[in-house]
Amino acid sequence: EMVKGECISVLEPCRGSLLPLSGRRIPTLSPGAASFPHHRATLRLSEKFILLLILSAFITLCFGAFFFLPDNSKHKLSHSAPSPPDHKPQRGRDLMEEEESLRDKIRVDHERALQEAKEKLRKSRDELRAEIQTEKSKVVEDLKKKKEVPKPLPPVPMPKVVGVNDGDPVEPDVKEKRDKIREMMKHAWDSYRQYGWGHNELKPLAKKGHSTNIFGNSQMGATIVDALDSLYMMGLHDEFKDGQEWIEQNLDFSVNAEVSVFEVNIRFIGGLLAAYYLSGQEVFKVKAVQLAEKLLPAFNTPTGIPWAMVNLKSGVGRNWGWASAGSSILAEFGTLHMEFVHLTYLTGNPAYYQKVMHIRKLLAKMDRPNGLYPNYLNPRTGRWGQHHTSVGGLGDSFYEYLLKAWLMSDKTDTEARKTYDDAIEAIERHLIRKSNGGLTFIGEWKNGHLERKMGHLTCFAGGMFALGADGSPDAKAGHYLQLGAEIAHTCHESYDRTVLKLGPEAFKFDSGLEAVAVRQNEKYYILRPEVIETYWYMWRFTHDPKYRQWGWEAAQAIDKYCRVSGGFSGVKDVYSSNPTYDDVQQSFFLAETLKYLYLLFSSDDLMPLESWVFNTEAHPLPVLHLANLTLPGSQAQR
Ligand code: DMJ
Repeated sequence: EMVKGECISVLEPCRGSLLPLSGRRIPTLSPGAASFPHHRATLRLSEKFILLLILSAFITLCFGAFFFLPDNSKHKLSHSAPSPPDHKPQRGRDLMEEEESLRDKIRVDHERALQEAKEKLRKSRDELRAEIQTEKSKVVEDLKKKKEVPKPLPPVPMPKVVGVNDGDPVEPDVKEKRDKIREMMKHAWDSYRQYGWGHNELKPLAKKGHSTNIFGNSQMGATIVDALDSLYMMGLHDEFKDGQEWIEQNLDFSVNAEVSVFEVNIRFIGGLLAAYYLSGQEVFKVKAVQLAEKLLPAFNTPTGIPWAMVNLKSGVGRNWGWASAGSSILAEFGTLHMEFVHLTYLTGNPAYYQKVMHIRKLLAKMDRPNGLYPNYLNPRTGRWGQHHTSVGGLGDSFYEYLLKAWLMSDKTDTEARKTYDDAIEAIERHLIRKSNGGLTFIGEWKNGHLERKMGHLTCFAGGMFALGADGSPDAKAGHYLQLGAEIAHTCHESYDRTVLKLGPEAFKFDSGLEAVAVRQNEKYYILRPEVIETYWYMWRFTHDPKYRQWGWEAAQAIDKYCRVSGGFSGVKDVYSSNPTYDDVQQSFFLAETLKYLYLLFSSDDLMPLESWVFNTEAHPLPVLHLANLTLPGSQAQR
């Protein structure tokens, strides 16, 4: 009788057999089998006979299997031996051989993996941890090596680079002022070097790094890149070298950061390209191109109007939450032209040029309310958002880049010039007015209504009108130069009517108030450049000494009220004699404000305007003589 759970079979492995790691089962004696001899005595003869029969059948089976089943090793040998002509065709045999060797390889790999796994299991936690760490660092190293190999760029002729080392003023008092500006630059740079190095910006009071959402959560050394060309022009070569070294070793764009396409373009790409043209150092060009490639996914929208922001790692783009109906911003997607044309020139890649020309073509086809360009355009539908028009924030540099596209093309891009002229005409008709006190101002157009308010940002337009005077239609050069002078005067008034002699963020021309801020949250000054920028252009075109005088007043006020031991800070209220600081040293203070001041106290042979065009962040790019060269992709566009 069988006891439940007992094992009597010698053919079938019993429960409880050992299962080795290889997966094959080795039959063992079960407790039942161990008790077999005890039962034997009680078996009858017939039963013994049956048992014997079974045993002999089993032995026969084993014998048969041994001799008649195909021998794998022989099989293998037969493949390597020459085959008779009537055998399978050679190709079939090759395939079988391949299959066989693949199987062998898989088996060897499996065995190796098994062996490694066994060894790993024997290791202690710490040993494993150390091993993981070593492997990780190896991967990082390999990645770095891969990144370091710069993509070869086609050799292109270097455009004429003139006037980068000149500018010494002859007058001693002017020279003294210029030296003072250089000293301010050094203080701003040294403070950032000491307390904020590698961060985007500096908190000069807290004496640590600072960043805002325009740079995502990155640490991309925005101040270094933005300041490079100013350092170069000012002859601060050790500082320039220091910045270059940081860029070579640390500037990396494979970061998971959602950045503003516009800001990265004007500060980083503009800054790197200018540093390249001034110094001739290839690294700047290579970095500019690497970064530009990361911006391209922002253009993957239904209309080709780019998103405001893009994640540098994933390439996913989106718009600012505050922008009207999911719109992109005119001053953002309209301020890419200069840098992108240079990128196509330097790389031979038509994509950059085509992207910006596509934007231009799309805008040209659209209806414009009263001939004005609204600040908002939806990149999904291609329709305008709210009908707000501004020459200040949200609109400003779109107009600037139309004019500068024409100048940068050696005045061959007449389409850009015409678009600029038409836009400026509509602006003059609808937005520019004279106050009761005789101040010319540029207001903001909101749904068919003129708001009599002007932003500090709008003050750049004085310089733009002066720069565009030459070449304007109907011989109106004098008119536009005059308009530039009037805007410069109004903006100077906005400075002069404060306690600190620094301009507020926005000022009104309403109910008896002229060129002064009314709301508390418009009284701040954050080291912005626009007013000084206009003084410089006006100085270059008129040489009226009042512009140097006004520039010097501003420089002194900045040094007096914004300078702290850890750098320069913005102030929260320019009407208060006891202002509080905002504790930010903006990167554009080094890129623009101090550069325009330095240029103002230099002679005109430093960066002559016939050869250089400054981008909206004051980064100079050389004029490209497009009459003598064809940009890749430009033919297809025409
Ligand atoms: C700069 O980043 C650029 O000039 C931009 O066009 C708008 N304004 C800031 C400085 O105020």
